[in-house]
Amino acid sequence: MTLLWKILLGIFLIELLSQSQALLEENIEQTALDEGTEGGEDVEEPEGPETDVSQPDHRQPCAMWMGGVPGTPGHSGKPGRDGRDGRDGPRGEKGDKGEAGEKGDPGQKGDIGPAGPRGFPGNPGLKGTRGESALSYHSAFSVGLSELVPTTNVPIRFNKFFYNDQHHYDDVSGKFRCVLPGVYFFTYHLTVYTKDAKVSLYVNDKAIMFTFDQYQETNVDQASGSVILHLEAGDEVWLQIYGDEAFGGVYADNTNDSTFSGFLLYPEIPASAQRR
Ligand SMILES: *[C@@H]1O[C@H](CO)[C@@H](O)[C@H](O)[C@H]1NC(C)=O
Ligand SMILES: [Ca+2]
Repeated sequence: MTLLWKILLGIFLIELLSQSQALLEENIEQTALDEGTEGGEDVEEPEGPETDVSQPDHRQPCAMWMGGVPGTPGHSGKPGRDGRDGRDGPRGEKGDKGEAGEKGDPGQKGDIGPAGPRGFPGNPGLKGTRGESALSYHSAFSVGLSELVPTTNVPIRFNKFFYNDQHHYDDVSGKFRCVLPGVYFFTYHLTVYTKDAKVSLYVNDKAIMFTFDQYQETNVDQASGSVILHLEAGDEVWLQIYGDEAFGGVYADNTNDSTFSGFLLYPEIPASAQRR
């Protein structure tokens, strides 16, 4: 029962609501219409000014009444004076390029310009060949005995070479031969064994210096000497036993040397070479 009542009441309410809705919509429409009439009042555009209706010319018909036969044309008048010069016209267009002219004569030579900046350094050159002059002022030798060479009345022929690059010591003759004039230093250190040793230093077949060692039994003795000499080119220097075989105690073996050395101290450089 209660449910049926509720449904009926609901239907009634919906009906009432839809009616009020329709009323409201009608009201709104009316309001919109009123407003539209107020804002959209059309004003008629006034038409432009009226076009002029041409007035008839009253003089023309009068002139037409007086017109006679046209007269003969008059003589031609004198020509008028020349008129004034007209104004310059506008600038014309650029003309076509003309042909090249003949080549002119060469101009005079100009002055010498200022010196340019210094250039970069060049690459280093190749190493030169060994100079001859440097080689020619070398003279040295150092020789010894590789084994005992018994010699009397002849130069001691040293046969062990420590240095003899210039070959100024001749191992065949046993003599030093001077090639470069100058001041030389000579020295010798001799081992003495089995007998006394008497040694002379010769310059050009003349004994100029003597060294004597008395041999002691069962000992190994030494004899030595040195000298500075001025030599000319071609001079010869050597060591030689002075006396007979009894004084030939110069000795050498693997572990006991007898040596002879010499070298150029001060070369006499020729004036022609000095000027170089
Ligand atoms: C040479 O010297 C060595 C020592 O270095 C010695 O033993 C030898 O006996 C020497 N030679 C002679 C012949 O005495
Ligand atoms: Ca001695």
